[in-house]
Amino acid sequence: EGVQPQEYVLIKMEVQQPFPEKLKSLEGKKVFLAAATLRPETMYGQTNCWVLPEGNYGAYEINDTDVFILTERAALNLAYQKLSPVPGKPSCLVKLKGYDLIGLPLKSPLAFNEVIYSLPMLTILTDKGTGIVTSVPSDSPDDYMALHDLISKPALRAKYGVKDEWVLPFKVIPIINIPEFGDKSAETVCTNLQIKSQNDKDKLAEAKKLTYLKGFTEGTMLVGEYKGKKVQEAKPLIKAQLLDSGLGVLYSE
Ligand code: A2H
Repeated sequence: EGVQPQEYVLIKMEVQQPFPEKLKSLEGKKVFLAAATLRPETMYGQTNCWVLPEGNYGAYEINDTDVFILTERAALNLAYQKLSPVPGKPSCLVKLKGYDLIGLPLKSPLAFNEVIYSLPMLTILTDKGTGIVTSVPSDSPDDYMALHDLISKPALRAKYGVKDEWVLPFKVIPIINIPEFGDKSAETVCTNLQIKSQNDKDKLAEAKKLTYLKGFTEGTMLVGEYKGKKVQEAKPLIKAQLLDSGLGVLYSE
């Protein structure tokens, strides 16, 4: 972590009924996987959610109605932000492993896909954000490669109990144009750099640098309320919209 606090938007991805056995005790509440993102303007293109199979998570009470699934570390940060029944004290209702979350059907803010599924990503860090990541394969090289791995490796799907219908057909949704990289910048850059898998760390870092900077400075929105506007202009507007509607929450660490 740097000297400056990092400010994320937490995207409230609502778990759809019926709840699996592990979450049955939460019936009657609104339960969300809370994904930390720096790119709220990309939420139209969400295709799935990512969890770390071996990761430790919990279902934390936020207020009378809402429960967030995230890491204990993130729950503590939220509690300091007064997002817990007793300020400073997280209230864990159920302890969970990433494995328990794989395959959950979710409804996520702004996503064109009505229902998206929670899937395994092996490179998630548990000491950053919430340990939950939303997946936008059009614009995030990490997301693109993790999804590519699941699509191209039936053995990987089998290992984590990922059903074919949760990942197939593999549809990347174009949401932002970058002149140099087209409408699916992550796919273009991953192909150009010949990235082999989600574990190809150095090349993925390079791909992220390229797409992140150019997306912000040269990207144009292809969809949504701010279609035709530059990403630079649209980003704060979409962020405000998510926060005002209560579908997103500010989170800093
Ligand atoms: B971003 P920074 Cl479209 N482990 O959101 C691994 N990655 C994590 C994480 C964790 N615990 N928590 C958040 N992230 C991801 C969208 C996105 C993101 C796009 C393009 C680039 C991008 C959709 N995924 O991030 O290290 C989240 O993915 C590129 C950096 O704090 C979050 O924003 O800078 C970003 O990494 C935060 O990473």
